[in-house]
Amino acid sequence: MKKSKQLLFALTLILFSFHPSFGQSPYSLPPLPYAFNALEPYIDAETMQIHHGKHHQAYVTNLNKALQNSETASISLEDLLKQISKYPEAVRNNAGGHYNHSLFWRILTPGGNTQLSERFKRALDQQFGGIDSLKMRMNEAALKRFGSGWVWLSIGKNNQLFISSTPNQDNPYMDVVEEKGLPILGIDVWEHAYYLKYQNKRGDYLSAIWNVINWNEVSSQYEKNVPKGKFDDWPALLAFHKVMSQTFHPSEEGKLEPLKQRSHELAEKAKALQTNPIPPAFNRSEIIETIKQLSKDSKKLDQLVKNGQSDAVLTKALNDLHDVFHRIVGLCKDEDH
Ligand code: MN3
Repeated sequence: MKKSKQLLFALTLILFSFHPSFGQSPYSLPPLPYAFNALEPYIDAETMQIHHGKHHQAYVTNLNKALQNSETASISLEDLLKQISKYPEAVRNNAGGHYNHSLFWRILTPGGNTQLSERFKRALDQQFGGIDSLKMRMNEAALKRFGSGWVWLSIGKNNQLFISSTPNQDNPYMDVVEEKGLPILGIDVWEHAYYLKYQNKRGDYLSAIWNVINWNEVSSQYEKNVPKGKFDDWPALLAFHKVMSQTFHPSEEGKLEPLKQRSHELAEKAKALQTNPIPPAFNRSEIIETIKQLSKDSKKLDQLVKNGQSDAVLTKALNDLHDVFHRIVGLCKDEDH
């Protein structure tokens, strides 16, 4: 009996050793997606080689070492960062270093590119006044960062973008930082990122690095992580639509009674649309302007009904209002492009 128990134990050990995670380090260095010299003249080959092969490799090695004998092996790096306050300093620094650099290599590309999605471009225009002003503000934050750290563009609350800066290898994913979010662009401002070529001139490095930013990747991270707007998220628009369709469709068959009874309600719903908060996905100037128009025209139509205008006049005004409504719907649908 005792022997068979021993045998079972040995067998379990052998089987366990075939498990993919057995004896393996959970984290590994991702290959650089381009050659070491591919970012020249902006970032030199030697810097890239040391930065990737030595610094990043060291974060990975030390992270695996720090997590040895802990039960964290199966947790994703993102989940680890979200509860980093529970771990020792060594895990914080090395997990951050691994995550930050993995992102950094991806958001750089030889020669750079500028392919922004419509939605991402609009978000940058609205929230920062365009891409050039975003770069300027990130550079300012990078110059102000004392010692080593990072500057980030992240998706935060209500899917709004924000710029922030963190010391050491911290990042906006960590539960220890003040401004939390999902980073989609990160600039490494440790001296090891630029010292060989730019010495202590961080400003020169910062002006150069924008030539090799992979905006296509940044933009696709935005697209992947910011949900497109849906009408379901906009109750005031749904409420207006309901009354509009219940008055407009009968009018197409010459029946104006529903409009005559509900023109006041229609004007009220349009006013509510104007005064209630607009979901972030739709909160842009063309839509706001068109809602103003809708509210004004609804009020006018209600006045026409009260003044006892002819059916022909009311039908025309209702048709016009219906067109304005569909302009809003069309503008909202641009979101799907
Ligand atoms: Mn670095």
